[in-house]
Amino acid sequence: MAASTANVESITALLDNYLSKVGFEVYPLKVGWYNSLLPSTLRLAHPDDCLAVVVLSTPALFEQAFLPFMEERGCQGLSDPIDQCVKRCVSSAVSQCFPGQEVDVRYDYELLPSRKPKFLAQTAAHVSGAAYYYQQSDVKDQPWAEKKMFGVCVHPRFGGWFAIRALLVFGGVTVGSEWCSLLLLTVCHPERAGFSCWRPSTIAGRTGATETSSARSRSTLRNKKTTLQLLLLSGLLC
Ligand code: B12
Repeated sequence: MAASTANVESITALLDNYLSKVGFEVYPLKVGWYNSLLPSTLRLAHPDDCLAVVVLSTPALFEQAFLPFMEERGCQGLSDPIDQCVKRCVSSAVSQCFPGQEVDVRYDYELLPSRKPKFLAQTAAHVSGAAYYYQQSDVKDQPWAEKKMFGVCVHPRFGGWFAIRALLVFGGVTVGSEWCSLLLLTVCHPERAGFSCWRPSTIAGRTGATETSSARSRSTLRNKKTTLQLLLLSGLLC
């Protein structure tokens, strides 16, 4: 199915409507944006113009999904309860919203036979505009010398208090280029797109679900730099 901008919005809105009630946020991206940053061993085997959606959990997940899940499921024989809870929410959203549709669902904790992650959550979150992925190369003064530093995604509203849970790839949905340009411009050159500060979800012209996310994300992260320094420091201590 070739999708127009409206289709992308309606797919995102359907998912957002379902998942936002249980503590998730959803952000669309094009597979090509993700693949273009990665070596072939880590790329998704889907065409570049395929629609994908990254799913984040927010602090609200705990009360809206996790406690009811635990009450219903109980602790007996349950390993990785948060992962199981996320899996149940996401898989039921997909089957209810897109019955019979081809959707490749990948969770952050899943590995390929090569032992590489099934998707790089931070790169996906960054290219979708959900969060900003600060990497080692973003820091000019690197006091840790040769030591390897892991990067961190910072969410404009939740800072570090969120997780990147899943990537859904809509194999049958291809996205036109008109939808991409504004999003890319916003992520790469926020000032040219009219944003004085980087605010991923305030992308103009996106309605429905993304408007909901937009409202949620309106408060910008004032102490972004301090948070980054703290998170990098905690990486040093690990
Ligand atoms: C393996 C893994 C670990 C390993 C190794 C860490 C690592 N980063 O490699 C271990 C077990 C140590 C670990 C620990 C933790 N982890 Co961890 N981990 C992962 C996991 C499963 C895969 C990460 C991975 O292998 N990356 C591979 C490397 C090579 O990727 P990369 O460094 O990003 O490099 C790529 C990019 O640079 C990209 N690229 C190139 N150019 C460009 C340009 C741009 C603009 C962009 C965007 C990308 C890009 O190409 C590179 C690959 O070729 C992810 C979940 C997932 N599925 O992604 C969570 C994840 C990274 N972990 C997470 C967390 C929270 C943690 C812990 C804090 C958990 C804890 N409570 O202790 C600790 C922190 C450790 C630390 N010191 O930072 C979160 C981070 C969330 C965030 N806000 O960023 C993730 C995303 C899980 C999640 N569900 O949210 N983790």
